[in-house]
Order: sequence, then structure tokens, then C-alpha cells
Amino acid sequence: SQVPPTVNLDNCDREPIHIPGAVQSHGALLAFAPDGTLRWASAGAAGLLGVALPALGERLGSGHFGGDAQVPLAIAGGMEPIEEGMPPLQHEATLAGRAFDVSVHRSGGLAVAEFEPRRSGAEQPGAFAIRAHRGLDRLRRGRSVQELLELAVHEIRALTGFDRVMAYRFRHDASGDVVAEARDEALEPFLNRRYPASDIPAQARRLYVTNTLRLIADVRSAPVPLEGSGPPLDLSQGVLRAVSPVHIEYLTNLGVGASMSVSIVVGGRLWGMLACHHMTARHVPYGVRMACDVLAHVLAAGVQSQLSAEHASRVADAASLRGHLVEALLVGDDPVLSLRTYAEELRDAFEAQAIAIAEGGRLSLHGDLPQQGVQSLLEWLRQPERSLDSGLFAANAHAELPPGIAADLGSWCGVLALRFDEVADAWVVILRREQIETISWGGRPEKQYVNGPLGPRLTPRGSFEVWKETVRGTAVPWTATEREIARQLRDELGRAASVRHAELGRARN
Ligand code: BLA
Repeated sequence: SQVPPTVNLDNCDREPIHIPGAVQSHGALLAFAPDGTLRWASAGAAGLLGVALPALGERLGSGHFGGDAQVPLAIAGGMEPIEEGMPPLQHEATLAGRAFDVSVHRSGGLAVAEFEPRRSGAEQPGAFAIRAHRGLDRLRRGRSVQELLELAVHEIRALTGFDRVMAYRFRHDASGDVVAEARDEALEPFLNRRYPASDIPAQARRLYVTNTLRLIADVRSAPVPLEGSGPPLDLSQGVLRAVSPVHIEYLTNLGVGASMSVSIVVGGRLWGMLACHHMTARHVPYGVRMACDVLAHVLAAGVQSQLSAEHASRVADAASLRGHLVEALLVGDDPVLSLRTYAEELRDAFEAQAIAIAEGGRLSLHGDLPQQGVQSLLEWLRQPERSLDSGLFAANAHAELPPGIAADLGSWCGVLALRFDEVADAWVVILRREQIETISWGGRPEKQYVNGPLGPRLTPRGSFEVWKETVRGTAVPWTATEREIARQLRDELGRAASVRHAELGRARN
């Protein structure tokens, strides 16, 4: 087997999951060289397919595949039009009277054919196509990112019958939130839970950008080894690739019997996933999986356009708020009083939790802020050696502030400070709380999970505890857009302040 002898919590981001040397047990894999020589076969493939196959190292002949030339032709088809790394081509085959879905792709110069038996009694393709089409139609009506995700989890659940379907949205640091969920009422809700980046290691995320759907049909069944020789077979584009044992333990601890996830790729990045659980084994037919994949593509396109719209409206709102602030500053006598009127709008525009406005020794606080902490922060910022980047200071961790100030600020770890008037020493300080303070664990505390050999880490609660450790003393970082909005705010308030000083000067003369 290609799997390192011990995959554990410390090395699982280096586990080569693309070459597991095994497939899942619900199908069979055969890999042929261009001359028709069988190079790799999953153990017991002939039995699962019910036909004679060439021995390893032998070439395909007329006696194989029940004499049906269609199958070898389909496999050979995988050599010609598809390049390495491209998704599989799809075929159907009937072997010994049983129907199979056959996915063929190219890997390491070989044509890799993966066979999945079709369940009898499956829905008629025509009826299914109509259902899938209606689902897509409903999805297209989503008018916000949240609405799109809620529609998507319901549609995927309706198409597949999974016990639980979640929309998982990645955050700035690759941790993720369950932001929508459709589930069997009997199951504990996972909505609003947050998981650390390490629950889906980097190599898995990279793989999921190109291979956007994977099914783990039976978590409890042992993987079937590949037999053959040569360099390990890369199954990145495969549909039967055996799953990392660490992830199997996670799913087992959760009591999950089958899992499917579909990537939501936005702008070439893994933006989120639709993650499905079934409490028992579940083989989702290839055609249904493809419909889910199409749905995820439509979803991703919808998300992308909603995100651009949200960005545009945020920038526009900020511009109009700036207009109000400048006007207030110009007509009012007292900058602190003038800006104070807009404290709540400012706070919301920056998705912050508090605002401080200062001029000289005066300080106006909005939100549950410690006065001493803000005062010592301002004293520190005022020091001439503090080189502000065009009048702006941004931090999102206690570690970026002197320890004494961090201690005085308590749970306020995110600081975006702008000095808009050097003469009057006037500041707007926007503050965010520690991430831990802004989210609570959504699960029932009494819910006990069974632990596997790697312990409680691989359970939702263990996972959440890990997330808390990794973000202690940090706030959500300020985005490029927010810094830009802050810079523009500083510039325009600065100009308004100069105008005021000039007018006051004239009035005095
Ligand atoms: C893969 N981890 C995954 C996947 C998900 C998660 C959705 C995609 C595979 C799938 O469809 O099941 C994570 N799944 C979750 C989370 C929830 C969920 C958070 O349902 C919450 C309800 N996993 C760990 C740790 C490691 C790890 C600590 O928790 C390693 C240190 C590894 N996760 C891991 C690996 C994969 C994975 C290696 C890739 C599996 C594969 O494709 O082979």
C-alpha cells in the first residue's frame, strides 16, 4: 500500500491522499497501458464485474469482458481525447447482464477505468432529469449568498436523500462555518458550528478544487488494494479513490456511514463545500452525483455574482457614509459630537463591535470598551516613532500591541485606528473583539461522541476546541477593502479638518 504506515494528527497534511494504493469497495478499477496491457487492478475486480479479465501484465483479448468490444473501446477512448489531470469521460456498460457506470480518465500514461454497479430499481433517468432541472430553477431564484446556500442544501437533499446536507463556508484563515443545513429532524443540528482549517488539510483542499465531487459510499467497509506494479497510480481524478484513514476515523466518531461533498469553487478558489452525511452506507448513482456537481457549479456562479454585488454596495454605502461624516464635521462646532452621531453606522460599515472617537484629551466611546485600554492605546499611537501607514494603524492580534495595552484592552484584539487631524490630534478608532467572544458553540454540550484511536480531537467538539486554541487573542483581520475604506475616510475627514482649521484661522484674524 502507498499509505504511510502511520498517518496521524501531526503528519496528515503530508499524507499523499492522491496515491492511496486502494479504492473504495463499491466498485472496481482497471488501468491499461496504451497497448492494452493490464497494469493495475483492484483486488477481486473480475468477481465484482462478473467477466474474465487479462492477468496483470497481459494484453486485452477477445475472450475478455464477455467478448464485448464496447468496453475495451471505451477504455481506449480514455487514452485519446483526455489529457492527464482532466476529469473522466463517462460510459455505460452491461457486463454479464448487469449495468455499470464506467468513468475513464488518463493517469501516468495509463487509461484508468472505474466501474460502479448500477443499483436495480433506480429512478428512471428522464424522471430524474426533470427533478434536477426543477431544482436548478429554484436555485437560480436565490437573491443573496445565504438564500442561495439554503436553497442548495435543500435541493441536494431532495436529489440524494442524505440524512444531513450542510453548506460549509470557508473563512479568511480556511476555518469554516456551517451556514446552512437541511437534515433529518432526529439528528442534532450542526448549523452555526465552526471548524478549524486542519479538519480539511491543504492537500485535500487543492484536490477538491479540480475534482469537485467525492462520495464515500460506505465509511465502515475496508478499502480494496490495487494490485500491479510500477510507480504509484495517481487517483486525483478518480471517483473510487480510497479515503484517508484519519478522515474515516472522523466520520466514524460522528456515527456517519456515508459522506459526499461537492466543492463550491469561486474565482478558482475553494470557497465552500456542500457536505452530506448519511447515518448508514449510501451509494449515490453516478448520474445523481453529476446533477449535484452541476448544481454546485450554478451555485458557485450565483455566489460569485452576489459577492461582487455585496462588495459594490459596501463600497457605495461607505462612500455615502463618508459624505455624511464630512458634512457633519464641516457644519458642526465640535468634531467629537459631530462624528458621534454616526458611530453606529461607522461600526457597522466596518463590521466592528465598537468605535472610539478622540480629540486631544477628550474621548467618546461606543460599545463596551475599557476607557483605560483605549486611552493607553491612543497614547502609544501618538508617539512620534509610531510610523502610521498614511495615518492608519491596523492590528488584529494582542501580540501586535505592547503587552500592557493588550491587557488593558481585554477581549478587544482588533484595532483599526486613523488619525484624521494632526493639529487637533483627532482620531477614529474602530475595534473588533476576540473571535472566541463573537461565536458560541452551537452543539448540545451533553452530546457524547464515541472516540476512535486518535481520541476526542476527531469529533466536532474536539475540533472546535482546537479552533479556539488557534485563534486565542486574535480578531477577524481587516480586509483590503476595509483598509481602503478607512484610508479614504482618513483622507476626506483630513481635508474637512483642514478646511475647518482654515476657517477658524480666518475667523480669528
Ligand atoms: C476531508 N474533512 C474532509 C472533508 C470534509 C471534512 C467535509 C471532505 C471529504 C468528505 O466528503 O467527507 C471535514 N466534515 C468535515 C467537518 C465536518 C464534516 C469539519 O462533516 C463537520 C461537521 N481531518 C481532521 C484532521 C485531519 C483530517 C485533524 O479532522 C488531519 C490532521 C484529515 N480530512 C482529512 C483528510 C481529508 C479530509 C486527509 C481528505 C479525505 C480524502 O479525500 O481522502
